[in-house]
Amino acid sequence: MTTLPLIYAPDVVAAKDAGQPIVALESTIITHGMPYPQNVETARLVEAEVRAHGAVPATIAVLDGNLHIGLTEDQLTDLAQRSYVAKLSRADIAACIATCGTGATTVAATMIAAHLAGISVFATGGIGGVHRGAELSFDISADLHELAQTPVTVVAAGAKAILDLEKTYEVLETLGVPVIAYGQDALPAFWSASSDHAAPLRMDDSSQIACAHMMRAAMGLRGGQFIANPIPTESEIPAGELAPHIDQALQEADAQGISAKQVTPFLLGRIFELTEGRSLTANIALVLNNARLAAQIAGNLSAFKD
Ligand code: PSU
Ligand code: MN
Repeated sequence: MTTLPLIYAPDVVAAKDAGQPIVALESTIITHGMPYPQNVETARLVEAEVRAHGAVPATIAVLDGNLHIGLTEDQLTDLAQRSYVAKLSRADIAACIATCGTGATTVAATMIAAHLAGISVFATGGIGGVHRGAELSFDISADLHELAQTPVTVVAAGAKAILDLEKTYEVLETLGVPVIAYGQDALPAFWSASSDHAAPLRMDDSSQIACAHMMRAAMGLRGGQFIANPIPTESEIPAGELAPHIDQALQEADAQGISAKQVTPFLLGRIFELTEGRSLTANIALVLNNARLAAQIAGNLSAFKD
């Protein structure tokens, strides 16, 4: 086997043929970001939210060596229940396919797959970024470099608040990635609607975001856009309330020597326990909110292309 085994879900093929808007969704949030059964329930709700706003969802994953663009109900349920699934980024997605493995795609790998499939808009919870203490650990998510090179507009609720937000946004600036806050001046901080960081760019209208995506393409600029969409305030956990839990989870990760790909899943899991589930409720609300905005942007993009 030397050709890429790309498998489209039937409704994604139909949407592509008809030029309908499509929104890519990642699978690492399902396998490594949320516990079962809330993970599969959320994945279904997110797909429904995309549909309710006029676009077709395409959840992306590698299953038994095939790169799937859109999963069936059974595939989604099976993936969500598995106890061990690889977490795939740019470095390992091709190796997983070549060895007939199964893996969930992170933001970086989902962007790569979405672009291959001709999908321009992708919704998730929060992107990876520069971890606190990165000056020693060098732990910087491959998501940032992917945003710099793959032309997909990614809608997220900011970088996850477990990260060093200041350094994350510095790196994005260096890499030439547009960071656009939706509807407010401050950058959101994942579980919290706001942060102390001013957003470099602000847009209040999804069609401007779609237009900016097209302008980058027209100018031959590489890379995507990062849309920082704040969690609805009724669902947020204020940053001050969350800070001690984040600090405790970080200390535990350090004490237990958690490193590399395990860091983010460990921290999300501990914060879920320390907030007695509130972080998960907020995470679900913010992903749904991102799915809505992404569907609108995808709709605007399709309308421009008509
Ligand atoms: N958004 C969420 N939960 C998650 C993620 C995003 O709400 O678990 C995942 C994404 O797949 C992202 C990854 O790419 O976390 C970041 O992992 P790392 O820090 O190891 O690059
Ligand atoms: Mn990392």
